[in-house]
Amino acid sequence: MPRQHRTSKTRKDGKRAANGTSMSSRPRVGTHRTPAGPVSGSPLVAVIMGSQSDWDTMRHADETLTQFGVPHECRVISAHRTPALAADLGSTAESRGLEIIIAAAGGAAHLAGVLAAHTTIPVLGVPMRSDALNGLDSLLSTVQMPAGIPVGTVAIGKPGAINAALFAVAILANSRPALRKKLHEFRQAQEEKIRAIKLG
Ligand code: RP5
Repeated sequence: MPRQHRTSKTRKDGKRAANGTSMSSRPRVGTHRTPAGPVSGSPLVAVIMGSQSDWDTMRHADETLTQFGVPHECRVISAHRTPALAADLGSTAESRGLEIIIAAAGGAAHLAGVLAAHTTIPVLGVPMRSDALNGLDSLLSTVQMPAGIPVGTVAIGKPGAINAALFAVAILANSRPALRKKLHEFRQAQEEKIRAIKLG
């Protein structure tokens, strides 16, 4: 079954990235470069988005997971344009070793709910900002799941993309002390940055 993968090295316009990779070349699943080197291993987190147009927002989730050294994959899968692929991703997530799915979609955004219907691993929904309703449609479609199939929904757009990744890191950190330490260091650095601000 063909897969659509993207990493921070691939570009929406299909032109070659600075490192020479082209969008048509298929990145290896779960292998991402960090300033400290490659992060490899089977993906623990799947970052799924309904359209290539979501990538400009969701690359922030990709970058955040890379920053924490979390093996992950990024794919375009649509609940309505590629429904079989969505069902396949959800129903094989657990057996593939995935522990969290981050699902981003805009408009009638049912991707997170559809993926959650096919798996019991945690699904975090990221509502995309939309042209027509500025993301309110995406937010309500993602957050208003009927009881029984949960989707943890974060903020609209870039803040949601970053927080979904941080939430995934926090979940993984429950059983990974090294990741917990990184999360504490991240919070500490964030706090110090704010404390150092001098106005005027
Ligand atoms: C959703 O429809 C996608 O998640 C995207 O946010 C929105 C618009 O998709 P495109 O028409 O840009 O492909 O399925």
